[in-house]
Amino acid sequence: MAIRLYGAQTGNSRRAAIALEEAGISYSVSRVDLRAGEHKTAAFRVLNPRGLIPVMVEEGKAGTDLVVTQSNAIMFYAASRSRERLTPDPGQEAALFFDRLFYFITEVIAPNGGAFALRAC
Ligand SMILES: N[C@@H](CCC(=O)N[C@@H](CS)C(=O)NCC(=O)O)C(=O)O
Repeated sequence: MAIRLYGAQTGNSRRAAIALEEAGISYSVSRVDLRAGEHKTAAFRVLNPRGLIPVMVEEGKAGTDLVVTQSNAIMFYAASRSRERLTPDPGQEAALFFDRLFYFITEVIAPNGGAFALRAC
């Protein structure tokens, strides 16, 4: 089924795109112009009521599109669809995998983004 990724040049969009690429999944991109506020339009909020990117839409059978609005959920969906083994099986290896993943998600990425925002002031 066709996959479309709505995003822009942001970290969350990039990681979703990188995961799809790494998984070897074919997808198309719709660039969302954040400066123009495209992500806050009523049309976009049909996809994500929070008005945030990225959003991944996988076309399904009539009216059953899969809409995923969290970059990390897109990453795991991509990994689950990959022929390659991108995530470990449950067990100690997975515990370490998630330990590092959540360290970056919760403790590194946000302060890092905040630093860039401050630098832009
Ligand atoms: N938890 C979400 C966060 C999404 C998010 O914060 N997206 C930002 C760009 S990276 C956004 O859309 N910002 C626009 C705004 O806040 O108006 C994810 O991981 O995908």
